[in-house]
Amino acid sequence: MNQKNEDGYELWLRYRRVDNPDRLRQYRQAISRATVLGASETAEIIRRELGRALPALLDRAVPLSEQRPTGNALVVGTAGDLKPLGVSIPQVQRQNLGEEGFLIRSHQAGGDTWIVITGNAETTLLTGAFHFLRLLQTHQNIDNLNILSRPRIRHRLLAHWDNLDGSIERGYAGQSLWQWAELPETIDPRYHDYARACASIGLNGACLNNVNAQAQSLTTAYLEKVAALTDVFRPYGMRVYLSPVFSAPMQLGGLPTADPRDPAVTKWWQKKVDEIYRLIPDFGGFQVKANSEGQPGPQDYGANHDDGANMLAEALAPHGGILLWRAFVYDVSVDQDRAKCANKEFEPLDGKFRPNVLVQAKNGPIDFQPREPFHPLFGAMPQTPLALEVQITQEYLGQSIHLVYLADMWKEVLDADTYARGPGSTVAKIVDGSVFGHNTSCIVGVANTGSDRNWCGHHFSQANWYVFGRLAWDHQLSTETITEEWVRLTWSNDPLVLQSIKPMLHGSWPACIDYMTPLGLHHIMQEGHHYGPDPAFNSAPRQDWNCVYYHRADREGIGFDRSSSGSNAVGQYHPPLREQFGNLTTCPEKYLLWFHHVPWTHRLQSGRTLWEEMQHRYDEGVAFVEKMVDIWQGLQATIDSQRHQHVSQRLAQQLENARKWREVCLNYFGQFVSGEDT
Ligand code: GCV
Repeated sequence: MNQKNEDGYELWLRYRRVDNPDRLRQYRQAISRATVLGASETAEIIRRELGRALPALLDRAVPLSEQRPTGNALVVGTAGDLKPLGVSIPQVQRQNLGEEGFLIRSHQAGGDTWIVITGNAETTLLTGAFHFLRLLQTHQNIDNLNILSRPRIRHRLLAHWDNLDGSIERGYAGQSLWQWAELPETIDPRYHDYARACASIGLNGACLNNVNAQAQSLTTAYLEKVAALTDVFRPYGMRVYLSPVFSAPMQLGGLPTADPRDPAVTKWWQKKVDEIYRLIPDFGGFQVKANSEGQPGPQDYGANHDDGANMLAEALAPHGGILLWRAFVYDVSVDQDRAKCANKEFEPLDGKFRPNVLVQAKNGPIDFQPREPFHPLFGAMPQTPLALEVQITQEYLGQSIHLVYLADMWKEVLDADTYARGPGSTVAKIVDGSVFGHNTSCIVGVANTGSDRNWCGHHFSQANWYVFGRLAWDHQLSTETITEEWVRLTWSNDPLVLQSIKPMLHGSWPACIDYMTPLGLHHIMQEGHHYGPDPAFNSAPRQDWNCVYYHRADREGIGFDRSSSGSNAVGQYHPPLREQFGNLTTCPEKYLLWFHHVPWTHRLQSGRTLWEEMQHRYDEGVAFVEKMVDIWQGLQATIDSQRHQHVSQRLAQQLENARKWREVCLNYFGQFVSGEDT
């Protein structure tokens, strides 16, 4: 069967005719027409979406109106708007929906059945409409619907590391989507498509510029451009955030200092923030990288993170804005083990931050490696809401060349038990505020979007954007559920496609770990671009930018001793984890070389010595990529040739790269291993 070529622009919103005859019949019967109540821009967007999706999915006309429908129909409206139509949503259910929840419910209207989508605000109706369309796209039963869904995390953001010149730090899918030179006059239609895609998976914010920020982004001229983008995003329920540079009062305001304790500096920020809110009344807030990797910050003036964060938070507070203060710091004078620095700097500040500050930590204590144990800051600052930052763009995981599905990585982190308040204090529950009773919460994903026609460079990288949104909305969803959705939406409902692609996705992350950094190895990528392997690298200006700093291979063994006899990074975890991680025999093998310097002859659970196990893992990783190439080949007749070829080419490159990783790493590490060790 020759499928029509696709370029991937439509993402998971392809709306192809339902090719399951029973379902098609059911859907046609249930939706003879659709009514969207309300006159807002959002209502208009919902009308457009349904007008585009329903006729395509049902392969026949579906009249749309703003009137009470006759016959079986889809009816979309807020609880208030539905009342005159005789649909009443009980008060308790309305309360349950909260600000952002939606309800999709079958309703008897005389002899007709309506499928009602409702919520307390119009943007929630849009989320609900997308959810309903997903049911149709994935061929679900729509009889007797009663779905109430609300997000567990309040702020669900994409962070764009986009520079004002259009380049993207760690971007692998072309240039920035934001056309700064043309804004605010020209509105690229793609802005709408971006916001629509985000809304369809429940995201509600975007930080537009790089955390390695430029002061220029806060000038009036740029704020006007930001305001124009915000006007596009608003009806989709997306708020806009910015990353300010801490030294802006000097660069833009001509002040001699950016010391947060200086009244002139405080005043400058207040005026700037007031200006922002005049232009963008629903501005979300700031995301700040300070005193990290050369960025200016309060410590330049002998002040600390709380002084800097609180000053900005106070300016934002009267307007309802939040302040995300990043904890990605690793000053070598704080500790010789980079993994320990953030906790050492931030734990003592717990309780000192203003209520609208969230301290933002990456999923692991180093830097978005293929696998890291969870960041020990989660669970170490009970009085401070902590935001979780994950990286959707695959800086260290093969960028947009390797097919690596990150769902299970993020789920591993979200489900990790910190034991901060006894068992069950998972990272997810710390982030959503439930463990320590915070009423604000945030998750941030560093975006992988760019100007490439397929948005993410690799067709399969779209899955990572998708799964980030879905988990941000509900971290309790299983990755299997989300994977199944994405495959059905993006590729096909064909059982062969499902059976083939699902195992590729779920096997791809473990395989990447195996062919890059098995058993807890980390940061042995090439300097700067972080793409290929370079375990021998030892000439960086800082020790902790060298690969040898992380793997510490020598004649005795390999790995970073972070046990109590080493750097004691394990001491930053709550019991029983510190004991479990700290003991070579109880440490999970997936973190072995993260926490221990292990003799080459050490026997693992498999019965193999460490060195044998390493060779085995590298082989397994490569073998899985070979398998993906074969599986994909088997789908040639089922997938359109444009997307099939694109993915085939990348898989071939991935295989070549995986073999290279194995060759370079085993050759390099092998020189430390003597004959007796093997
Ligand atoms: C935006 C890593 C990346 C940097 C990034 C930094 C951060 O070090 O390599 O490109 O800078 O993380 O998260 O601030």
